Amino acid sequence: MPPEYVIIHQQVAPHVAHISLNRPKELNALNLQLMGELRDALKALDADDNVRVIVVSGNEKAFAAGADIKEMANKTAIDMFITDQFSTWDAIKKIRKPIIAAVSGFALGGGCELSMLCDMIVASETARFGQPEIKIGVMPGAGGTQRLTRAVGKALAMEMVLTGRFITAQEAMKAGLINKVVPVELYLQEAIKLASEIALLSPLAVKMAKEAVLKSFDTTLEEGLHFERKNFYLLFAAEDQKEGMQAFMDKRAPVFKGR
Ligand code: CO8
Repeated sequence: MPPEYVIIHQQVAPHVAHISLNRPKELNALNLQLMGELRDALKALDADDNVRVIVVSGNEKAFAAGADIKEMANKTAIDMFITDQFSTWDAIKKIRKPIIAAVSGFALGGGCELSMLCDMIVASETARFGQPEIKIGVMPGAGGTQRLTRAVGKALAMEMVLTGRFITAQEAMKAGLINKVVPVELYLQEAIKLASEIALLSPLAVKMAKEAVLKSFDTTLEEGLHFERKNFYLLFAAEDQKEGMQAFMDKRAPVFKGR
């Protein structure tokens, strides 16, 4: 059965796939079904040799307005424990190909957290990022207190998490949360352009570099440097390393195969 709440667009550019969240009436509120479908789509694209980079977007009005409040409202702590919804998030964290979030409109609560679970964020001028969970009597649960703090620092993260204030795309850009801000009519195009740039590079080097950057969040500098060095050495086992360096010396464009 095709997914109901995500649309998968294959090859929107060479080696680039695009997944759009598709629950527009609910501002792409992230219910369990949507998150499961997103995980399955990402896993399938991660396993597809024709795909090197994945763009995830919502629509112009909303990337995602958070977890589905109506679905959660009557749950007990035990329901939440049994449902184990964060195993889906853990699976998305394990995707090895770069994921670029193309964000327009609301990226709130779980929506902001989902954009931060991606590797880069391209935003439209209308994007608004926020962790408003505090206003409904809870707090972020999918990385909002951790990834946001690492991205923007304690002062702004504390303010956003404790007051629920939304920040604009410009403010998010200044704070280091996102990579680019562009006019709304260009945000998806710009995310695909960034993805295309990465898709031209060695997919092996890209995956190992992503892995090493993410490692820096989980480890000491010493261990991180050790991890980086191992991946760096490992890439010398790849044809792509020979091709990349030979092409430089031949003054031609490299052709990378991911081998
Ligand atoms: N959950 C369920 N439905 C939603 C959500 C949501 N998060 N956000 C919007 N909707 C629905 C509305 O109920 C409404 O539906 P209906 O027409 O049936 O009443 C429809 O979408 C349109 O929304 P509005 O009429 O409210 O649109 P406005 O433009 O007036 O307002 C806002 C837009 C400001 C975004 C407003 O909808 C809002 O405040 N939404 C809730 C934002 C929020 O609090 N998000 C955090 C949720 S909690 C969370 O994310 C916890 C994350 C931890 C785990 C993550 C797991 C996935």
